[in-house]
Amino acid sequence: MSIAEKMASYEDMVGPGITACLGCNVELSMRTALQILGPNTIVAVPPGCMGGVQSVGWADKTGMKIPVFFPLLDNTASMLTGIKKYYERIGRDVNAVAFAGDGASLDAGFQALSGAAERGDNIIYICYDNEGYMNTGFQRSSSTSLGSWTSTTPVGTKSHGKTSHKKDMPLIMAAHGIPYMATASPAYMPDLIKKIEKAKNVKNGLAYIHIYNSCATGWGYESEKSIDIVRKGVQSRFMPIYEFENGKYKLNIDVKNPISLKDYLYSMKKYKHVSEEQIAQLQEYVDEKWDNLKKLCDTSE
Ligand SMILES: Cc1ncc(C[n+]2csc(CCOP(=O)(O)OP(=O)(O)O)c2C)c(N)n1
Ligand code: SF4
Repeated sequence: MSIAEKMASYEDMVGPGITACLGCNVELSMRTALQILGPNTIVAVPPGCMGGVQSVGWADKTGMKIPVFFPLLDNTASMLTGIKKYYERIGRDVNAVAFAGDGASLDAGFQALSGAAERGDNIIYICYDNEGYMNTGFQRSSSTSLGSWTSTTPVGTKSHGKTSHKKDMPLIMAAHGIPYMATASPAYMPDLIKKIEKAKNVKNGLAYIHIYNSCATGWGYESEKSIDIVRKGVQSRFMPIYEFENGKYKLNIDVKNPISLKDYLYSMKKYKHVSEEQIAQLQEYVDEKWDNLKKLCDTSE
């Protein structure tokens, strides 16, 4: 069965009238993940673009065909844990799932997420990483990468974008020793789908999926290039696709001959200004992360 046929056989859990920007691949990732997770799912969508596009509802209309709730920016995981525990108590096995941005996961909601991971709460936490607080005006987050333009890391004579590197959230989550952690990309849908299926089957703790998503509006590129951009991200080794399962690391997309990082960076406005020096710093960061990941995967074999 082709991926298209497989997906067509699952019901879309997101209601009509969602107002994401044209070509938003975060919305695509959310729809796909919820299609795989199915009707026996309760979803938490904190403030951010996906809440903002009304997946959480509008006026008296719900935005999804499954129960959805709207936690605060900083308590998604703990609120979801409470909901999961309630269902466990009444004897119902439901998928308790968060679909949250990098701001809600790496920054404001990190404490709640780390706590749920450490306690072994049986929830699925999906972070969509569009490298910033996009819904409130494209501010930087700890997931924004070095050199990026954002509205709080401007570009001009005195400032040249963000001055620090991106926080390595997938590795941080794996370091919690959770049963399942994976990175994914909408440019590699069969891989993303397989990972959501795996997360659905985890019953002994927290499953964390980190989806690298781009943002046409905030990153500055034509909306039809959304998938090309994230594919370039993977193919330049900027967005490594791997998983951590039962204590072992596995590289799922081995990029043997990476495309030029400069090509990836210059394909959007947020990096158009970066200097050769910043590109070299980014290249060093990417190479170091990749080598480290390869070592983790090799020693896991
Ligand atoms: C404690 C708190 N601070 C600030 C806000 C305002 N706020 C709403 S959405 C948002 C951005 C969330 O960013 P992210 O989680 O990365 O999602 P994205 O907007 O990129 O989809 C912010 C700062 C808030 N809701 N709560
Ligand atoms: S601002 Fe970016 S992440 Fe938000 S809906 Fe638009 S394209 Fe999607």
